[in-house]
Amino acid sequence: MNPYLNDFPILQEKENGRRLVYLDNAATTQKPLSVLKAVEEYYRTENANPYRGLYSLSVRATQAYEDARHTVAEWIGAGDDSEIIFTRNATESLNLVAYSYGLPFLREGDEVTLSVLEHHSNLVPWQMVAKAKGVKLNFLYPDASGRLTDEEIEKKITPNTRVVAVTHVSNVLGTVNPAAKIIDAAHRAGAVVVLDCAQSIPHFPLNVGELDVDFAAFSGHKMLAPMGVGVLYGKKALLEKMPPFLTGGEMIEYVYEQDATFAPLPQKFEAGTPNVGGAVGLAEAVRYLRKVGYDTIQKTEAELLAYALQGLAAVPHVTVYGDKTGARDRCGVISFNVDGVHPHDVATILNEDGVAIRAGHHCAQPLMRYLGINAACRLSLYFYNTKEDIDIFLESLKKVRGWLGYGA
Ligand code: C6P
Repeated sequence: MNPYLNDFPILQEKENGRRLVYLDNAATTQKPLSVLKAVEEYYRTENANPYRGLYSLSVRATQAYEDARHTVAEWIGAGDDSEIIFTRNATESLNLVAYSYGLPFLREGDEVTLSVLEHHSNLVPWQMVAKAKGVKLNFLYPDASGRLTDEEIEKKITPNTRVVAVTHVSNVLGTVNPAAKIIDAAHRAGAVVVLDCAQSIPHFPLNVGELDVDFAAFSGHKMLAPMGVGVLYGKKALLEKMPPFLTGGEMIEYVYEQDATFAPLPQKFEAGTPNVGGAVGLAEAVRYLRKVGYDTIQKTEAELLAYALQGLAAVPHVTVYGDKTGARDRCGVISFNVDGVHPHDVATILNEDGVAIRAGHHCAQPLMRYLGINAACRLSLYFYNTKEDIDIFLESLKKVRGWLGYGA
């Protein structure tokens, strides 16, 4: 019995009369009771618009929001709370960097190095910057096991590279990119690094200070927190020289008819009423993850990943993409296809058995093209999954081709 299962009310629910087998954790994770309670408690006892009110309730809401910021700052090793910008999600965090760093500071002829593994959220904003500023986009391509080699990194980060924006973990292949090597190569070239941590921070620790990364982005909802709150970490010296991204209330100092001055960090980047309840939930999620511990998370996921890869290898007509060994630099994400069956049909048939997986291009169309496919099925694990979940998934998968009239 997985000791964490009972902490997640939704995992006690039934789907199509079956126990819910939730294997779409890379899309979003489920929420433990402690997070649900923290959000409810905030709305029951502390809800008010922060910063604006002089009454006690508003002061308490401000305190709750700033406490959450401090919890996140400490957790990822930021030097100062003001280096933590709350956003809606990783997508908004990545857009913030592209529009407030890329647009003002990049010049024609500069280069931005990305990888072909990028989620569209860390690609399309840079395409917009490239078009507006005449910047060239370079791409790192993985080898057959989904890994970025040292040679590729050295070749694609050039003296003209001003920004390197890469994902820490691929949301399709699960491979962990060598962040330290990429950061070292980028800094030698005089470039800043944007690390998309949306798929890494739920599974292993991030220490922005030790890594010396310039920007890091992630979403709360992929690490047990509610949807609608995300984080951008940025080095203070960089954030201070960047113009605001969104403008309006909360982010100003003085406003005149023709001009405005801006609030200090982090408010300069947090226009409008913030998601205090979301931030409170995120801080509680951090406390929950701390209690479980990344060692437990990684050990559980590594066992489940090996078990799932082994099981999939024994199912006829299944192709798994990227690494098939469950190596250490690998998270619990497996993309695969079933011969002759569209991924949407696979996911729909599995749903009949209460199994939730994702099917499609996973917001990574360039990677799909690089792999020579249009779409794939994807299962993604978290520490509350069990071997029984994988057994149910495999049994269901074995039925798929039969359902569609194929023989063995
Ligand atoms: N990937 C998936 O199923 P948002 O939507 O802003 O919370 O996260 C965007 C994002 C950014 N980077 C990576 C590496 C991601 O995987 C994601 C979200 C989900 O794979 C939804 S498409």
